[in-house]
Amino acid sequence: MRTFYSDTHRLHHCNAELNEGQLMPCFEMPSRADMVLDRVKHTKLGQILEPDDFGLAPLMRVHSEQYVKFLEQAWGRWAELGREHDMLPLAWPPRRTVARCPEDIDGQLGFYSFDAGAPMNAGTWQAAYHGAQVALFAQACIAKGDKATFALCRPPGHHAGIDYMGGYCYLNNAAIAAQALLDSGAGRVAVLDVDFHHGNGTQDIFYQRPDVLFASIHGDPRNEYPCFTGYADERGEGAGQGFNFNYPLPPGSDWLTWSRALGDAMRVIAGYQPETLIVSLGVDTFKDDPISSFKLDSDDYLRLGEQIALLGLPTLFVMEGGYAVEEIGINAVNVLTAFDALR
Ligand code: 6XA
Ligand code: ZN
Repeated sequence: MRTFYSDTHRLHHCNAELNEGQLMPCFEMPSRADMVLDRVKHTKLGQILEPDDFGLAPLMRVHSEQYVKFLEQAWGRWAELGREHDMLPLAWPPRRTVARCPEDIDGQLGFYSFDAGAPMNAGTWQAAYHGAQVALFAQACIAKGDKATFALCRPPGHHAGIDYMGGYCYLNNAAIAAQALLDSGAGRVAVLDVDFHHGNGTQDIFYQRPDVLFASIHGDPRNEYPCFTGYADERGEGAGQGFNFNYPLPPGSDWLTWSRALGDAMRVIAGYQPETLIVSLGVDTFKDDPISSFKLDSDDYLRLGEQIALLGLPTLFVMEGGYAVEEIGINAVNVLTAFDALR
């Protein structure tokens, strides 16, 4: 399959994130994408292409215009105040507050985020923008007949909601691609999120809609980030009722436990009969991931690729998390090579 990639991701490199009460170097770092790209080359997965530029409009089909404009202008406003360090929010609206958007940059950072887990530097907007273009180009190739494509996006996207960032995510690459598929004529798209963390942003974007089915397998929110979403009883709302599926699993879950949830998610997706499948491909389910608690082995990612191939659907893989940097390339590309071998 073909891989879509932009070197622009390198412009996003922040200094620190909060982890277990300490400011630590960011786990979400440029070398993650380098390792995956190296593995794509090493395994001769297929051609590697730079994305075309589809502009801002497809981003605003899933994110609010105010939010996208905020992201675009945020660093300039920060730098005008003489600030040179990474941007981080410091306040959020408390419960029972009808939040009004403040005017100053600190207030707006809180207004447009759900945690302090998405630091921004001078190049974050550009990196996120081109990451979304990577997903859009991979999507366009699926719409034109590619059986499968790999969007090597960085930064990741699945925590970004309609009008907020968080958890290393700014623009929801998978959701932007899903909406673009619908806009180019698809009637039904399924998103399977296999990242260790619940894809709360993707869930938020499509929660009230029946045209995108969302299924996510992840660490139980009672124990794991993002802490407040991902319960099995979140099934969608209104017209979207019955089109959202969450599979929260306990810490320590291995392939046996994990693949049972996968089997169920696959039956749900097959029953929905989508025209295209989007896989939010995080490999932070790996046993040595530094911030996660599942126990998948590198070989398990081969099984995952085979299982996904059995659905027989045009499939867009979108890179999400994975922080065991030494193994991230092997694990992510194992899914793709095993998928290709069966298709
Ligand atoms: C909290 C952990 C953020 C996890 C981001 C991630 N600082 N999401 O991998 O899929
Ligand atoms: Zn994750």
